Amino acid sequence: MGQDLFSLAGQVALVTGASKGLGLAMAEAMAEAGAAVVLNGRTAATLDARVKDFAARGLKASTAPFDVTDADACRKAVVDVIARHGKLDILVCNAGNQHRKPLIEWDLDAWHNLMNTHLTSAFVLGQAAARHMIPRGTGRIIMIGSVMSLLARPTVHGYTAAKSGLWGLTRSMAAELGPKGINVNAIAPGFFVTDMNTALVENPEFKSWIEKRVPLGRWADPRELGGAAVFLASKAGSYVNGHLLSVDGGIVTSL
Ligand code: GCO
Repeated sequence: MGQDLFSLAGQVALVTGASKGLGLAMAEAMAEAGAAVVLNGRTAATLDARVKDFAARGLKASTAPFDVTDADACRKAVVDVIARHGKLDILVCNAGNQHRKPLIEWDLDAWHNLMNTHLTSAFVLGQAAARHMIPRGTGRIIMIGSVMSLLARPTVHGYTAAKSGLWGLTRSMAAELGPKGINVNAIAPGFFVTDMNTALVENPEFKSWIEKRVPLGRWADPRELGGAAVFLASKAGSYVNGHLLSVDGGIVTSL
């Protein structure tokens, strides 16, 4: 049993927002566990370069370039992955963006953009994946939430609302799809050193505030998220459903 528990050999996984940052790190970890990983992002050339890197390390990967805010493109991508690989076992809804402004400076376009990128895309892709997973009676769907699924801080209004919504969607999908053999869970990453957080990492005050605020005393490396994704996608996570797995150094459970 041992190693098999965390093996993803023979599994097909689609990861959105996988050209860099947390999405790329989770895709790498799942490929290392044996999965054939389909990398989504908006720029085909970037994804092609990632697939080359994966192949050079003996990892199985292919690309699915589309914009997650385009619902038709999302549905088509799921159909294409299934046509290419014969099935889809694991969906990781990770694509996201950020917008930081005092509340009164927010315009509605920015709000809709955050909602569409994080939340509506996960609904559309989750629904498309479920259409395929329900008749098979198996599947894993993983939503990437955030510390902001549970807590908040000023300026990140759209992000906090969307990430809280993703945790809600995780629960409703877990409740409905559990009886069909599909596990739906969320991961709540803490403060990771990624491109999206460059402005925060380069702000000495914010950077050291996080170092003091997080019980583990430091920011996280994207690779530290891989294990959680593998766990929720693998046999090891077979009875985990409707769960929000925090990978945040302890920030949400401490003051
Ligand atoms: C922010 C950051 C977030 C955090 C995340 C931690 O401005 O709050 O950009 O993306 O990294 O909320 O879970």
